[in-house]
Amino acid sequence: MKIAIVCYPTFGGSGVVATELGIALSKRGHEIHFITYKQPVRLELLSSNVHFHEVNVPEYPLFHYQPYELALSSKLVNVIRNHRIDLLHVHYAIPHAYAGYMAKKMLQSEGITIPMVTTLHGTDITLVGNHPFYKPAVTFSINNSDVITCVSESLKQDTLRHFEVTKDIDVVHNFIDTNVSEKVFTDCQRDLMAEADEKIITHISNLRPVKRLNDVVSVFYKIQQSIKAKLIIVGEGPEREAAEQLIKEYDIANNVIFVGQSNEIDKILCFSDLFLLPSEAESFGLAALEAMVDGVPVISSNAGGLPEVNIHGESGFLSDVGDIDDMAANALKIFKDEKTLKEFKERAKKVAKSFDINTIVPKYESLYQKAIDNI
Ligand code: GMT
Repeated sequence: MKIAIVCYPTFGGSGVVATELGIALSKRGHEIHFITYKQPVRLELLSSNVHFHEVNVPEYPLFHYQPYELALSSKLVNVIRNHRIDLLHVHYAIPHAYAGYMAKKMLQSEGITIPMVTTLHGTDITLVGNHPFYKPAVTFSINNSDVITCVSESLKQDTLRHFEVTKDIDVVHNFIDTNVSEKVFTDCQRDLMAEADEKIITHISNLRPVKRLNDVVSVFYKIQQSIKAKLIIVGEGPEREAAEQLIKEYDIANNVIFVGQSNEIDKILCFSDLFLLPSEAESFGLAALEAMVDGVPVISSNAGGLPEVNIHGESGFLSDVGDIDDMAANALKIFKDEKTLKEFKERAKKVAKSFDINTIVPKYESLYQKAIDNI
């Protein structure tokens, strides 16, 4: 198939999933066209069947807001027409599903029909799309998609609760390449980050309020009162400053390392002993899955889709949002002794395998076929 993929090209989970999906589909023989405003961060190599089309929005002083969705829908029309695309897959409802619908309609007037698959990722439903300013457009775009998918059962239920959806929703969980993670890191340079007798605890996110970064710091503060440990925080975002202030108040600055945004997540995870994700909301928690596949157990909240990914007592533990005492106590259960830690690490890897790319990507392929057949 020739598939056009629209996504956000940034470090966010939806962009990462869309990019990894496109790369996986290209390896399975499909021709993939990414359409977005910048080359996606995880898209390192373009090839004969992976293409990137940049959406440019010319600045014009009359516009207070530059019309990105207009530029995107025009770009979609051109790419779909010129490359004879069979199917459009948009990730994130706003504004991608909306622009996709407009492109479909414009193409229809030329006699071209193209099915559109919309994948909802979470914040487009729970945080942003639900806002009264956007809700009518989001509801319309969802209902006018040919196939709608959600990345977890929890997100499907949230979508049905918040929007009047008139179509079926398929749940297709996010995925991970478990083979790639078996890998390459024979030289896991743990000693760069911590002493041999210290445990390494990691948090990776966009440091937005929804991630509850202060809970990460507070849970770590409690853990390090019982065992020697370092906290590594990966990512950049608006909560960093408040977290730095709390770190100062706790007087633990020597044990906390901010590494900023990184393309070397696997390198960091390969020497991590525990992953913290105490989010307020999380449709899936791709970062937790990325940790688990590298054998890192997860202490998380039980928000949203996290219980579908982090299996309580197996790959880690779940606690209520904000229950930092329980999270710290659970972490110490995992660190009880080396045998327990090793068992959790092995089970985290095992649970991650149920989200293997080779199991999940064919689900998208059969939904694509269904969309094409039904158009
Ligand atoms: O977590 C974020 O704030 C980024 C956000 C995004 O839109 O990229 O992530 C969402 O999509 C990811 C990929 O499907 C999920 O793994 C995240 O759980 C989800 N984030 C939230 O629901 C808060």
